[in-house]
Amino acid sequence: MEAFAQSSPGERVVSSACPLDCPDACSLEVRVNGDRVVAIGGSRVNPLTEGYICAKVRRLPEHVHGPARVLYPRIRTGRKGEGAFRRASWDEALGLVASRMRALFDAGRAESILPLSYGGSNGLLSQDTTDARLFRRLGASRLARTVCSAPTGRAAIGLYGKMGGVALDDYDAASLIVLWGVNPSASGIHLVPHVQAARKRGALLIVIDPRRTPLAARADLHLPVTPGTDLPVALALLRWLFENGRADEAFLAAHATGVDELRRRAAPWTIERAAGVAGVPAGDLEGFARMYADASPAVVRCGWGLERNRNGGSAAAAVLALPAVAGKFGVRGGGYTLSNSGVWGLDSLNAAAEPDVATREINMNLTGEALRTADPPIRLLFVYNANPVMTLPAQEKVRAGLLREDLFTVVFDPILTDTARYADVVLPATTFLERTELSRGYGAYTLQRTEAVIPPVGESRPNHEVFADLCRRTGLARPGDAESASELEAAILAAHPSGRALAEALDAGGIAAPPSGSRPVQFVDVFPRTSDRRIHLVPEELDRESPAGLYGFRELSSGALHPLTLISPSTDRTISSTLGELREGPVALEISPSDAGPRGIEDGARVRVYNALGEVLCRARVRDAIKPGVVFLPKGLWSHNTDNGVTASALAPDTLADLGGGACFNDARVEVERRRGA
Ligand SMILES: Nc1nc2c(c(=O)[nH]1)N[C@H]1C(S)=C(S)[C@@H](COP(=O)(O)OP(=O)(O)OC[C@H]3O[C@@H](n4cnc5c(=O)[nH]c(N)nc54)[C@H](O)[C@@H]3O)O[C@H]1N2
Ligand SMILES: Nc1nc2c(c(=O)[nH]1)N[C@H]1C(S)=C(S)[C@@H](COP(=O)(O)OP(=O)(O)OC[C@H]3O[C@@H](n4cnc5c(=O)[nH]c(N)nc54)[C@H](O)[C@@H]3O)O[C@H]1N2
Ligand SMILES: [Mo]
Repeated sequence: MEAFAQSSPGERVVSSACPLDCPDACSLEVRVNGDRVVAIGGSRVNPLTEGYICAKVRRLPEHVHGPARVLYPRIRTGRKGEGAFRRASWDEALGLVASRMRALFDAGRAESILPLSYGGSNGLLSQDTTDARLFRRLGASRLARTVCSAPTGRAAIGLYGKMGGVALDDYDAASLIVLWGVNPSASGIHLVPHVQAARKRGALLIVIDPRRTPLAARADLHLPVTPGTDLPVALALLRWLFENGRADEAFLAAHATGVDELRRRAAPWTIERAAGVAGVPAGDLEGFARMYADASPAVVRCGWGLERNRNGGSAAAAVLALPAVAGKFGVRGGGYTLSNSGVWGLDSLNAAAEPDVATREINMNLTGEALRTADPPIRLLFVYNANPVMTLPAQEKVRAGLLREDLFTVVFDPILTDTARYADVVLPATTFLERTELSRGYGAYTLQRTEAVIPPVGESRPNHEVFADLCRRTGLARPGDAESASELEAAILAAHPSGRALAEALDAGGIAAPPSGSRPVQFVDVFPRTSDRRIHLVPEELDRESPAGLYGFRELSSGALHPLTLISPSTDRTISSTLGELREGPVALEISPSDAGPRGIEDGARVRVYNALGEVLCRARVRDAIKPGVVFLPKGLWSHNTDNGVTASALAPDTLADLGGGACFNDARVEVERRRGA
């Protein structure tokens, strides 16, 4: 905001909001000169933003106007994956894509079309609108969007029906804050001042993370658990609460089902046994139990780091059961937060307007495998809001699939990503600064409507326009289809029970809160959205789905060949892979001195990180902030960030988590060796 005090002649300041994949949904002030974005800062429209934003999004002008921007449609000229293209008109490019789609449709083989999208734009107008209409009318294969938050999401639905969580602004009121598998210093920075405010007032802080994150370094207790062992840790806490008379039996009797079954399933997990499995001191774990039982208001910020392994869904369920068993609800600053997106019920326009069709479903975590073996084969892959070569597990399989000569790949993105290099047709998308958007936070309780602050850069077009155009070109458009941004917004709001009130708030100030308010107290203002409004501690559907039964711990493999666990959490440099074109230079593998020493690896050494799936060539950064036995490469790297163009996703297995078909990025086993010549 400082920078905006003096703006030069010809410049104007316009408001916007960030729809990128982050809980905070910042409100923005954008400084514009002519058709160019000059600078971006935070505003106070969304109170959580408090006038500041992350260092990444401050670089958005370089992203919007940078050399990696796709300015016009392109058609491949060279070999697959080479990244050689010629310029094409929209008419030619869309004509080609539509004719391929129509041919498969006419031949009754539309299931060989696979749309692949994820969170690149979390904007409500840019996913599940005209895109869903096109692919449903075609009868394309459906994508299970599982790469993130599938296990935690299943747990949250099963136990609480996705009840709204403690507002991030309300963490000030807590006297104990537990950060579980979450690193807000990178992945949602606006929680940090609220944690600090609570601490100033004397609140305790507990962090459960294999890395000593910035907040872990300042915590009263840091439990550096082995990745994938949060389930036994949480079960031991539950057992301790039950065994020591610290369970809130009255609350449970009134509000929960499955209490006895949960007690039974937690029973084998003594503090000592769980501490042994997780590799933390038993005394610390017992200290955690006591601190949690004694404190009120106590809040658990459950993140996504704990879900990305074979036990991730059950782990999240056990963590979410803690505030119920310990009776932490009913006070401001008490309870839990996971994702707050579920409270809106706004997600999918076409769930109302365009019925889903029962075509085959492909789990996006198995994209590489599906490109190789799906029957009928995938012939047309349409990638948008996603960068699968860099963000999906089993990267080498994904790459091999994309090299198939009989696959026609479309990549629709503002930026020439690593994935776009494999495309047959590249289509230029607008960024959110070049279109109308409706952005909903999954941490902040806000819905914000924003208008374009500059015209589309180059020939780029918004998602909803391109998919509507493809609907017409394939002959699948129907009279009355909502197509423009305002028609789509109206349809989304009309499908919502409080749509009128939301629309009025958006008209008045560009921002709306959900009907339950933006600072709900759990079990005062919001209640479980399960069928009977109770907490289901052992929901049957999750029990059936989980291979070892809900809360059943699956042992972690520790092979002699690949003894280290590789994790790849988010960092403050990119948002998933977005903005990665701006992250220059090589990125290092973090390794602890006790793992580096015996391998002859010193700080800065060139290393090879490998397993049966592939290898990453990079430098080492030796740090004691990481638990021995665990190594760390950032999520969202691009090929230019390592010596061989391969990233952590190549070493991540395409095995699935216990719930939701989730990804297992942090269930990777690797070995690291020093490269000769370094
Ligand atoms: N190794 C490893 N990999 C991971 C993870 C991990 O822990 N470890 N975590 C995973 C997680 S949590 C997630 S959420 C996924 C994210 O995976 P993705 O969704 O694939 O990645 P993003 O970088 O969020 O977005 C991809 C693209 O969307 C584009 N985009 C942005 N706005 C628009 C738009 O309006 N229109 C169009 N057409 N495109 C747009 C961006 O330019 C970007 O290239 O990555 C996963 N990948
Ligand atoms: N700057 C930035 N912000 C982002 C994103 C980004 O990429 N960059 N991504 C956005 C997205 S898509 C998401 S899903 C969220 C994710 O945000 P977070 O919930 O913070 O998730 P991660 O960054 O995957 O991991 C968080 C922490 O979990 C730890 N961890 C890894 N494995 C385990 C485990 O088994 N148990 C426990 N207890 N901890 C573990 C990691 O060391 C890490 O410090 O952030 C969003 N915000
Ligand atoms: Mo994510």
